[in-house]
Amino acid sequence: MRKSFVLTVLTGALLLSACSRPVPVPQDGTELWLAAGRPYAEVLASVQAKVDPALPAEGFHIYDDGAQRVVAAGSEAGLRYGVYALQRAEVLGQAGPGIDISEKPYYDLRLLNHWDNLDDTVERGYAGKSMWEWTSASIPEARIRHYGELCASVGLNGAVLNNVNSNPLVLDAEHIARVAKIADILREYGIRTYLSIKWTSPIALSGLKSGDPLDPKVRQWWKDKAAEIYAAIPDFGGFLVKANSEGQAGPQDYGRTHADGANMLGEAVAPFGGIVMWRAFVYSPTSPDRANQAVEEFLPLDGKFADNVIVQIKNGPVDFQPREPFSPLFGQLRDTKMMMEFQITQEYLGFSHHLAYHGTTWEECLDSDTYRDGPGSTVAKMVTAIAGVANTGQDPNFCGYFFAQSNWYAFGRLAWNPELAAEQIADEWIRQTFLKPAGVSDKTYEAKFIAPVRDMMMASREAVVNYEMPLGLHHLFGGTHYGPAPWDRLGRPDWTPAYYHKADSLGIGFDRTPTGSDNVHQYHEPLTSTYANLATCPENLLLWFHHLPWDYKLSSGRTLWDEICLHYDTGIRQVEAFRRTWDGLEPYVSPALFAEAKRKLEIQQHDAEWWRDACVGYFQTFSKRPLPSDVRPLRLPIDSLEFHQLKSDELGMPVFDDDLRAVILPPRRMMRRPQ
Ligand code: GCW
Repeated sequence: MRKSFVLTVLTGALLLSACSRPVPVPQDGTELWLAAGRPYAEVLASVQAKVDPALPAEGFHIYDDGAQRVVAAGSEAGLRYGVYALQRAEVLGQAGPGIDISEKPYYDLRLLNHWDNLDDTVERGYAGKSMWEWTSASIPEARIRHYGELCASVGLNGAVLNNVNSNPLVLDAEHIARVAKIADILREYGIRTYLSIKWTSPIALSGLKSGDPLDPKVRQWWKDKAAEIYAAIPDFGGFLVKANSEGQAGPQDYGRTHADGANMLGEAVAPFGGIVMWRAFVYSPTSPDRANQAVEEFLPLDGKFADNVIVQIKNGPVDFQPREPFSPLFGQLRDTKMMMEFQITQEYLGFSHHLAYHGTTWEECLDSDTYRDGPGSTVAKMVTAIAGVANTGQDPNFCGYFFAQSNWYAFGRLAWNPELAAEQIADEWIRQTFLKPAGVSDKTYEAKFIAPVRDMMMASREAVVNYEMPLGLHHLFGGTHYGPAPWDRLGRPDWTPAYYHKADSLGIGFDRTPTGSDNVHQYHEPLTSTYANLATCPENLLLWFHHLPWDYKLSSGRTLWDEICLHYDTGIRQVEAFRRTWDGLEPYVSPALFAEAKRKLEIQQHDAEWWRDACVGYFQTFSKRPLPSDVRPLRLPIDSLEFHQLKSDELGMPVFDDDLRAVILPPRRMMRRPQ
C-alpha cells in the first residue's frame, strides 16, 4: 500500500515536472527564418490573392474584407512579398482580425552579390563551396529554390551570381546557357540575375587587342555580348564591375576614366533595359591615405555617368572593417546614382565562427547624416539601391552558422525598409527562426529565451569591435583576415596593419585631420569639425581620425593606453557573458542548435583572447606601460604570436585542435618585424 502510494506520488511528480519543463523541438537550422511560419503555399491558399495594377509594382496591401483575408499587390512579385509579410505577421502575433498592412520597398534594387568563382570556391565565403555548383553537370535546383524563397521572403530581388574578381569565361556560351537556367528558376521568385564581368573579356574570349572603352571594336564586342546574353535571359539585370582595383584591369589602363568604362557598358545593355553597377572600391598603393581615394577618383567624374550606371560604394572608406565611419563619397556625389555595398559575409568579423549581428552595423551607417543637402541627408537617402556581399554556400544551413543567417535576414529587411530598427529585426528573426518548445508559456519564452538572445545579438558587433579593434583602430588583420597581425609591415603598405595603426613610442592612430591626410575635409560640416576636433570626435572613431599619445586622457579619465587594454578585456568579458547566457538557454533550444552555438562561442572566446594577446601585447612594445590593474593579464607572450602563423584549411578557415585552440604553425619569415 505504502509502496504503491510512493510510486504514484513519484510518477505524478515526474509527470508534473515533465509538463512544466520546456521540451525543445528538434531543428537543425536548415529552414533558416522560415522555420516557425506556416508554409508559403498554405498561407497563400488561405487568402484571396489579387493583383491590382493601381498598387505600387512591388507593393502589397493585406487587409480583411469581412471574413475574407485579402492580399492585394501591384504585381506577382508584390503578391509574393505580401504573402510572406502575412506569414511573418502570423509568427509575430500581428495577424489578428482587422489586419491592415500596406508596404512597398524603399529601394528598387535590392541585390545580393555572390563572390563565387567558376571553380566553386567562394572568395571570403565561410559556408562551403559555391551554392551554384558551377563545376557540376547539373544545376542544384532544390537549393536554388530554397534560396529563392528565402530571398523573396525578405524582399530581395536581384542576385549577382559570380565574384567581382571575375573570370572572363562566365561570358562564354556554355556559361551563359548555365546562367540562363539559374535565371529561369530565380525568376519564379522575383529575382533578377546579374553577372560580374572582367574588364579584359574581349581580349580573353575573342582575341581583341585592346580593352579600350573608346575603341569601336571593343564597344561592338560588348554590344554583341549583351545581345547574346539577353537572347538567353530576356530580363537579365546587367553587369557589376570591379575595374582598376586590386590588380583588376580597367579603362584607366587605356588612359580612360571610370566613366568612359561604365558608360560603354551602359550603352551595351541600355537597349535591353539593363544596368551597370560600377564599384568605387579603388585605391592605389602609393597614396598616403587609402580612405581618401574613392572621393579623389570619383568626385571629378560626378555627373559624367550614364543614366543606367550606378556607382556602388562600400559602407566605409576602407574595407568592411568592424567599425568605420561612413564613406565620405556618399556625401560628395550629387549628380551620380549611388548604391550601397554592405558585406554580409563576415570577412573581418570572425568568419562564420563569431556571433556578430550586423543589423546594428548597417543601421549605424544608414542613419549617418552626410549633411550633403543640409541636416537629415542620411546615407540611406543618398543611395538609390543596395547590395550585400552574400554569406551563402553549400552548407546545409547556407551560412555556416545559424546566427550568421540573421545577417542575411537583416540585410534583406533593411534593403526593403532602411528605417527598420536593428533590434526589431533581431526580434523578428529570433521568433521566426527558433521553434518554441512545448510546455512553455509565451511570457516565459519571451523573458527566458527571446529577450536574452536578442540582447546577445544586439551587443555582439560591439563585442567584436572591442576585442578586435576598438576606439577606431582598423585593419589589424593577418593574411586570411581572420586573426590579428598588428606587427605585419611587409609588402604593399596599404595592405599592412602598420599602415593603419601607426603605433610608435609616442602614440597610436591615423591622423586624418588637416595636419595629417585631411580626410576630415571629405565630410561636410559639421562633421569636418566634429571629427577633426578632439573634444567632439566620437570616441569609437578616435584612432580612425587621430594619432594620439599613449597618455592622452579619454572622457573616462583614463589614459588612452589603459582604455585600449580595457576595451580588449571588455570584448572578452562580453563573449564570456554570451557563453553563460547561451548555456542557460539549453532548455529552450534544439540540441543541435544548442551544441552548434556552444562550440562556436567557445571558439569566439579563444579568438577574442588571441586578439587581445596579439594587439595589447604588440602595442605594449611601444607604449612600454603596464596593463591597468583591473584588466586580466595576457595569456600568450607576444613572441609566440608574432613569429608564428595560424593553420588554416583550403577555405581559409582556421584549424582547431581538440581543445578548440587555433593550431599555430612554426615561424614564418614573412611575419618578422624588421629591426
Ligand atoms: O575586402 C576585400 C577583400 C577581397 C575582395 C575585395 C573587393 C572580391 O579582401 O577579397 O575581392 O575587398 O571588395 O573587391
